[in-house]
Amino acid sequence: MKDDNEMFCPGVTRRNFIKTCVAATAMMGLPFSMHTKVAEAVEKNGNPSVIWLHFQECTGCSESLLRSTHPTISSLILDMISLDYHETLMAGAGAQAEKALHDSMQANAGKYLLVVEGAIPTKQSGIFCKVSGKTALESLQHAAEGAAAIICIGTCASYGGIQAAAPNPTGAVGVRDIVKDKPIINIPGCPPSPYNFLSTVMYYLTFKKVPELDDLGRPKFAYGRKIHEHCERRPHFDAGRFAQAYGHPTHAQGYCLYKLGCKGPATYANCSVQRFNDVGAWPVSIGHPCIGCTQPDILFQKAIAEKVQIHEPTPFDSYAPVDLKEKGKGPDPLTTGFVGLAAGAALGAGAMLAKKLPNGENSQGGDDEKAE
Ligand code: FSX
Ligand code: SF4
Ligand code: F3S
Repeated sequence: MKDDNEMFCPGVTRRNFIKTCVAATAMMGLPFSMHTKVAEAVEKNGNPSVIWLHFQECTGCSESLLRSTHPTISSLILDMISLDYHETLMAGAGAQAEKALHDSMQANAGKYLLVVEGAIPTKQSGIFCKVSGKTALESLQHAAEGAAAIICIGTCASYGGIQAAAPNPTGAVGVRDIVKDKPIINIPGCPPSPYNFLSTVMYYLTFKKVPELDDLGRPKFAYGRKIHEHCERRPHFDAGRFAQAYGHPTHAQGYCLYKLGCKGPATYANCSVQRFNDVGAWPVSIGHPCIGCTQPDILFQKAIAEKVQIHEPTPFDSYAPVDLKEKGKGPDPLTTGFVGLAAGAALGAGAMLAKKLPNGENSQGGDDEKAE
């Protein structure tokens, strides 16, 4: 039996490794008991060869992964994979680095994981981004040929990101617009949650296949729900209490940020549940509206202050389901009370359907927004 304090890898005790496997298993939506299978798979199938290419981006994706406040994530990722080529982490440079890339692609043809960070410019044959004399377009096409699968880390590699913002002078696109014959997993976010990358790699090592993806190529286990559904400010949204301005008492009191432009109602991600940096923080918790950084139709397409349309109002998810009666279960008076609350919330939210709330108005006619 291994000691809890025994090191799994440099900087990570076995106890921390198992804890991370438990967290990743929960994130993947698997039963608790599966964490042992995940841990075994990581130990047994670990060290797949990984080639990591950088194109048009800010390197925030690598930074957020590797400079996390808690060492477990970065240590685990670096221990779980054999990182054969990564331009910002390699000690080697020039011909030496190019040789490492070439050797790894040959030795692991058909088996390596290709991780792409950054968008790919396509205008003027892609001359806007060149490494080692080759355009990003050429490097991607070449590296993709021998890859078993491609993971796009960040919104830039997934959909073009900030480079693709109008007028998109370089014709920047995401990997999926160029590579059509390989499994591609998008992990958007600017930067994305390191946990989503870690869990995706763990899933791949455990099940030897890509996880179920949504129509934007994102793992459903991480991007299957809107952040609005689990936001701690959601009761304020349901009650029609909105922060009016940054620094205003309604902002300080933790009211909903919808009227400041929060894109939570239209953004699919797990930030409100998984959070960041092991301190329980995420943009909305520290007072900044979500800017929809996982959504190609929102990030850098809509202004931060612009309000999103609310299409599918859902009641706060701790309310009882409203269809109990339809199923013939005959709710008791207590449940009926909850159902009434849920219906009220749904009605209140429904009142906002098909219209964007104007600034300075309370959606439900209450005085809360004015009350300080
Ligand atoms: Fe893009 Fe990643 Fe945003 Fe930056 O490299 S997703 S600009 S955080 O860093 O690609
Ligand atoms: Fe939270 Fe934003 Fe939704 Fe308000 S609009 S409840 S701040 S996610
Ligand atoms: Fe991005 Fe919104 Fe999460 S801005 S980090 S999707 S809260």
